[in-house]
Amino acid sequence: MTEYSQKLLADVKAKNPSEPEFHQAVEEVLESLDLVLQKHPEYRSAKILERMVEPERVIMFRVPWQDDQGNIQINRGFRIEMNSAIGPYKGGLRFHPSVNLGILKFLAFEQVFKNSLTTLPMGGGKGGSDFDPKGKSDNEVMRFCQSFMTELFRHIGPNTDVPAGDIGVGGREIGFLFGQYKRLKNEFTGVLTGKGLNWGGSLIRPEATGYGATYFAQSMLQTKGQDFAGKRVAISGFGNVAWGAALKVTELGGKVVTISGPDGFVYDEAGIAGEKIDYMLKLRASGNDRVKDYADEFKVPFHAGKRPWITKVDVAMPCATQNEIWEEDAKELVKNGCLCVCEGANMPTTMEALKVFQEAGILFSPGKASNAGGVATSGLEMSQNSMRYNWSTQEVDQKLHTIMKDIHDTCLNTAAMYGTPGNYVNGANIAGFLKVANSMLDQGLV
Ligand code: NDP
Ligand code: 2IT
Repeated sequence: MTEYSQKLLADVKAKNPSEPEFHQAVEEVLESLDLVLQKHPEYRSAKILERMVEPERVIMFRVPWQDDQGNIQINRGFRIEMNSAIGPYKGGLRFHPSVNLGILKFLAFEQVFKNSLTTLPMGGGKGGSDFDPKGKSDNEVMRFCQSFMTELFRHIGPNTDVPAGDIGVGGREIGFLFGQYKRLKNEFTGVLTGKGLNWGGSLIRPEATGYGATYFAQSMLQTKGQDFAGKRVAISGFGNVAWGAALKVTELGGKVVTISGPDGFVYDEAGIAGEKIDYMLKLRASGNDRVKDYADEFKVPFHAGKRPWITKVDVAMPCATQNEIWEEDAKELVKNGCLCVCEGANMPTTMEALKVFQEAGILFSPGKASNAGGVATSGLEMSQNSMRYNWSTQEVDQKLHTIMKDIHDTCLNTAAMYGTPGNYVNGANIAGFLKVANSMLDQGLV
């Protein structure tokens, strides 16, 4: 890293203590951007990076709600409005007990680059709460969502900030949040994405992140003259992204042999396909946070407390959460002949693990490129809402596929242009940065 970037990173750490995930996300981007800043001093003199690491606005609020026993519960709610240079703030809401300011700032920061890569006009944001949906009744989730939106509604809008789902926020939660927004504003607008099909949602949005990641991996494999046919694939997580990836990998002829949860991972040599993929939806909806139920249901091995990366596979798709591939996992994957790692989750690979993949020269895509299909399809949902019109499954899937192919090619071409061919991390960071940075320059000191 150049001296300039080192100082910037040190300042970010000093100014934002106790936010290790945010530091990590900034460091990864700075490493790539050194290549750009050397060629373009105008970004330095306009302090574009110094501005980009500072959110435009952070909203933090109390979320009081009552549980089924009548006890009062207090959670913390957040919305990070990171960057609006290229469009309204856009990004998901995460409900998980681990949620804090630093995690949401890392996610919002990543979102700025990701949304820029989608080619659609969306700025970056992220939000959520430390609310734990595990074991909560539908009524409790509804009361929580209504209370959360009772504060959030005044900060968002279809042309201002458009939230969506993330970990712990799926169709049910988006429904409760949308209902409360509509009641408070007396407006039916596309203020959230991931809506139900009957009330403004887009076909393919539930599948989009996993489908998009698989299309991206397919493009990466094609650069080596390969495809998914006959490939063994390890997926982690068992939520929305893991489910979509399992569907598309199977459709393209690959064999998904693992899924995982906080309790361990399932190994299914026969392949997770058909009704077994449908079963993932049941697992997720059960709210139990357990993947072992799959092993019991289909009588396959379960590895308690282990991550799936010890399995011999051709392709790894981490789809659970941040920092779930560690250095030793990366070494194991490489040793076992894995040729492609495609991130479905946000920042699932630690910096140390990333170095292992890069030194081994295997195909590696950062989440901000390969999981962009989710937010891209959210962008398509916004377009449909604005037109008051719905595209068919084929139309949305086709657009998603084209967008993922474009993101892939942009990353590859940009990486080559900046002298690091095949480095998708550099390609994604640089291409994502340039569009936002140039827009900021155009718009003056904001
Ligand atoms: P879901 O809530 O549907 O699923 C999350 C999955 O990850 C669950 O299996 C969850 O188990 C598991 N998980 C969460 N924390 C841990 C942990 N500490 N250890 C092991 N497993 C864990 O979320 P999504 O599928 O929507 O999100 C998964 C990832 O994809 C996240 O990184 C998210 O930011 C990212 N992403 C999501 C997009 C979307 O459109 N939904 C778009 C782009 C990226 P549990 O929660 O039960 O602990
Ligand atoms: O991380 C992400 O890109 C998401 N959770 C999806 C965001 C969105 O607005 O659809």
